[in-house]
Amino acid sequence: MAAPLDQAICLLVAVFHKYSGKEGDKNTLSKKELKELIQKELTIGPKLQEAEIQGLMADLDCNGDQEVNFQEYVTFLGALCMIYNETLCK
Ligand SMILES: [Ca+2]
Ligand SMILES: [Ca+2]
Repeated sequence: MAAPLDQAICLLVAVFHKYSGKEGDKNTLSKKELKELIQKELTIGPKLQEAEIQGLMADLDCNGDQEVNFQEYVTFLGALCMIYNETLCK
């Protein structure tokens, strides 16, 4: 049986693929896929404005190909971890 951190990491990977395979390239998130992931998998998602999601996409897309690849997604998760850490440590 997988340890808790293994399970958490597997979930992060599974969530990416749950959305990345919906359209276009199976291994990258389009704007639409990213938006759906954010809105369905994060508590804050439904509260974000369209412009904020677009801004987030622009920030995440380091190589400028209009898609979020796995590496860019990991960067996003890293940023979320930082935010959660700050919130939990208050
Ligand atoms: Ca895709
Ligand atoms: Ca990209």
